[in-house]
Amino acid sequence: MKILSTSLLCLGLFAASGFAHAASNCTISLKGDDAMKFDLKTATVSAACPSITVELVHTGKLPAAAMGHNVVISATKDVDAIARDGIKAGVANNYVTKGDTRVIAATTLVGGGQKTKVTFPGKKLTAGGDYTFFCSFPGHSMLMKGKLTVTK
Ligand SMILES: [Cu+2]
Repeated sequence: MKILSTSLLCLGLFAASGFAHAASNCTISLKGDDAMKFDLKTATVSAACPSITVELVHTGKLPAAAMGHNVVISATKDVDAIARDGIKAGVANNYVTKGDTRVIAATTLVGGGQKTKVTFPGKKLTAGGDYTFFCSFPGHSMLMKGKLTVTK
């Protein structure tokens, strides 16, 4: 009985360390600035994450009306259409069309000195898929975008 409980404990520790390893790829941390740029061109997350967190810090000073930023995640092929429709949706909707099924996740829009975040389940992503993170503020997706690599 003692041997059994010891081996169960070992299994438990093994499972915990495996989870901790996966957890390291469950957050995307981005900074946006007044020069209309994200600090990262690429990010990597795991589709195995129970929950993926997307964090955005606006390190600039300009208000959201002039230089607002958000982070939208979608399949790369959908970026242009989501951005185009987002302009019509307007600032009241954070430049993202309500109920847009092409949008995998989107933060709210923030201005200089503010931050925002959103979480979504990793199972919304497929390992090896072609994904992009971008800002849907009008005109920003040309510069403010990067490749989101998804691992198993
Ligand atoms: Cu932006």
